[in-house]
This record gives sequence, structure tokens and C-alpha cells, in this order.
Amino acid sequence: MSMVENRSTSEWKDLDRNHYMHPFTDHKDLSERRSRIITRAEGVYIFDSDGNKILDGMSGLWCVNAGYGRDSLVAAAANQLTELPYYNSFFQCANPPSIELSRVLREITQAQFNRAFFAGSGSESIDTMIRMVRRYWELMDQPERQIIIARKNAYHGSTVAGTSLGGMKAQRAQGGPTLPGIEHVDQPYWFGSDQTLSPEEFGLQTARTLARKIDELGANRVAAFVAEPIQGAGGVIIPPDTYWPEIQRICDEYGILLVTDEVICGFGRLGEWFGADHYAVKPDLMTFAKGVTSGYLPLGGVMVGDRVGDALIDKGGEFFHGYTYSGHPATCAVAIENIRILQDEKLVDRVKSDIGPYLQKKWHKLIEHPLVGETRMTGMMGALELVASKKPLQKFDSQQGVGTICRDFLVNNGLVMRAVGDTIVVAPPFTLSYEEADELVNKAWKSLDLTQAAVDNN
Ligand code: PXG
Repeated sequence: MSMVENRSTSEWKDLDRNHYMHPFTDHKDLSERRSRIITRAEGVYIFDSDGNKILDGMSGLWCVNAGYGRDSLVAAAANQLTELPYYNSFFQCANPPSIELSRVLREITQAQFNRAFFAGSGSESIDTMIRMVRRYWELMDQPERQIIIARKNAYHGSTVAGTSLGGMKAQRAQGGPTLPGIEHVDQPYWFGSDQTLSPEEFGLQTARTLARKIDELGANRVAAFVAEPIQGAGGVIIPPDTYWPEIQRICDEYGILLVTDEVICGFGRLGEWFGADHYAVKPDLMTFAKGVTSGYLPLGGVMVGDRVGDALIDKGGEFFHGYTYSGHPATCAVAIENIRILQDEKLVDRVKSDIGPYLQKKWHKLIEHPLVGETRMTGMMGALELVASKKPLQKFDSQQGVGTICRDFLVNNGLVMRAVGDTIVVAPPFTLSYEEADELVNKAWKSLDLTQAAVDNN
């Protein structure tokens, strides 16, 4: 039963152009084109209004971890909407799904995480985290510790707080001043470096830019370091193995809070429940969203480690922060069911030791293509670097838009992957079958051939 009109494709496209403003879009450019209208989805496939069946190599937007077409998620939402569609968690009220979800999250996270704070999205969870970090240091009688250090090219959402914390230059340059008290250090992007150091040495050196930054700012002014375990939107930047242990050591040495932004890496993407588990670091806070509900309903939040949680409780005083939809019963009910699916179907294990390694093996074969200068993948999150020449290594002029050309060939061949500059990124649902993994890689190869031909003809 759909409440939405059944319109023709051209009608949808016209209405879209005239009335619907898309996120992260050049609105002039889009007004001169037409959108692709996605009408339904099943398993790992999406379908557009022209009837094309497209393999979704991006799990929507890094979120549909359990795949499309899950009746039990629909039922969880419907049952909860019938029972109690909404009530707030302000004024000493709570509802069973939000309490139960907090309990479930405690079970699947590291031992220090005994409490959860809910928000409506990843950006909101970042906002909550920033306010909580600063509140913590106020409570610890060190209110001068306000500076939060993040990384260049990090993505932490697009609200004012997310834009300020994020390290994407073009995004930060828009819209006037960003929040004060935020600094950025280098990202562990070995392929993007001059490659004179070994990846291990490069990982250490990059991590140490954090220590230098703390020294430069004065350790007594620094509140926290925040980073995605693997940078997602920035191009699936997988750090060398030496990076995270050194980051942990530096945070411990200076006593600053360590926050992992698990919006993409959380809920199994790397083959462990959270990216922090994969890298064996012990964060004080973790932000999450996306995969917590496999994207079926919007939910975000912050896992609060005891260091911060105990301070908030022991020291008391109202924390003036929260959202209308903090602990929304229907979104929490969907999250509980989603986590049950991930557990019962052993989907996180599947990423770690079954379909993950299978896809990685196939993915790495793409290095044999003349256009591909590097392949990388951890769990089910990977990237390809498109290059003009492998030896000597030569990248394309970014003006050529080779990544976008490739992305367009991919989708026309029935596969969605994202282009981040000339980096092609992939993050399919955990339910991907072996055959679908083969299809993904075969379509990628074919699209690389077409991209090569288009570049050669230019
Ligand atoms: N943190 C991280 C690490 C993210 O990846 C957010 C925070 C913000 O979440 P919300 O729910 O507010 O969007 C994100 C979101 C892309 C893309 O093109 C990535 C995201 C969002 C939109 C596009 O890769 N990540």
C-alpha cells in the first residue's frame, strides 16, 4: 500500500526539477539535467523508474548493511508505530524500545560503553558529541580544554557542527565562519603522499602530527581527537597498521578524549561491530548512525564511555542538550531488529571471514587493469585509484573528471559506486552473494575499459 501517486517517469523528473532541492548538489547543473528516480529495491539491487536493475555497491549511502526488502524491519516499525508512535524522553520519561536498544548496544560495544545517547542522524550525533566533550571538561574543572582536533579531508556531516569538524576544504569554505575551537591534522593517506616513506613509517609520521598539534596548541587547551576509523566519504582512506596504535598512545599520553566517528565503519562494515574493534583502540565516545538501522529509518547517537558517562552522572547539573527525536520509539525498534538480524544471520562474521575476503580477493584483481593504480579494501569497504600511468605513477588532471566519467559508465552498466575525485569507492550490503560479488567486479572491469577508451579518445 503506497500513499504516493503513481506518476510517469517524466512527470517525476519534472516535479523533481521544479520543487525538490537535493543535498550536496549544484542546483543550476541539476536543473539542466534530470534525476534518476529510484522506485524500489530488493536484496542488493535498486530499481529505477525506467525499469533498470542496478547493483547497489554503496548500500544506499553506506547504510543498508542488512540489504533491502527486510520484512521484519518493516514489521518492527509498523508494530511500534501502532503501539506508541512517539513519545519524548525529556521530563523523566522513557519508552521501552529506546531503553532496550541502549541495553543491546551495551552488549555489542566495548566494556567501557554502558550508555547511549540518541539523535536523529550522523550530523546530529556529531553535534551531541562536541557538546558532550566540552561539557565533560567543564565538569572536570578544566573548562579551557575546548579544542577538538579532527583530520583534513574528514567527513563528519554537514550541519554547522559537522562542517566545522569535518576537514573538507570546499565545504568548509562555504557559508562564513565555522565553529571556533576546531583544528585539523594530516590524514593517513599513503597513496596520496609522495610515497617516499614505507606505509608503516608514513602511518607513524602522520599520527605524530597529532602530538605536534597538541604541543603547538598547549595540551591544557585540547579536549579531544575525533576520527573515522577509515575515512569514508573522503575516499576510503585505510590507514597503515601503525597509525591507530600511535594515535591511541598519543591520546593516552596527553589525557585527551579519543572519539571514533563510526557512522560508516560501525555495525559491521569492517568485519567487527565497530571500527575501533577492528583497530583495537579504546575510544571514550563513538558516534554512530546509518548502519544502526540499515538506513530503514533515521537514527544516530553517541556511545558514551564510562569516563564521560560517570562524570555526567557523578558531577550532576543539567546537560542542556537533546532532540525531539532522541530515542524515537519506532527508529529504536527498527535498530533492535536490525541488530538481531546482523547477529542471527552472522552478517558481521560474514564480512570478516566469508563474503568480505571473497570480495577483497576479486577486488584486488582490478589492479591488473591499466587504469588502476591501487586497490584497497577492509571488510566490505574499498577503493580503486584511477591513474593516467602506473609506472612512473602519474595521476590524472582533476579537471578531466575521470572519476565521474567512470562513475557514469558504472551506473549505466548497472552498478552504483561513488567517485571521490578519481577514487572509486565501494561498500555493498553484507548480504552480497558470491555471484553478486562476481557481477560487481565484472561490471567494474567493463566500466574501467569504457573509461579507458573515453580517456584515450580525448
Ligand atoms: N560522520 C561520518 C563518518 C559520515 O560518513 C556523517 C557523520 C553525517 O551523517 P548524516 O546522517 O548527518 O548524513 C557521515 C555521513 C558520501 C556521503 O557521499 C557520506 C555521508 C553522507 C552523505 C554522503 O560519501 N556520510
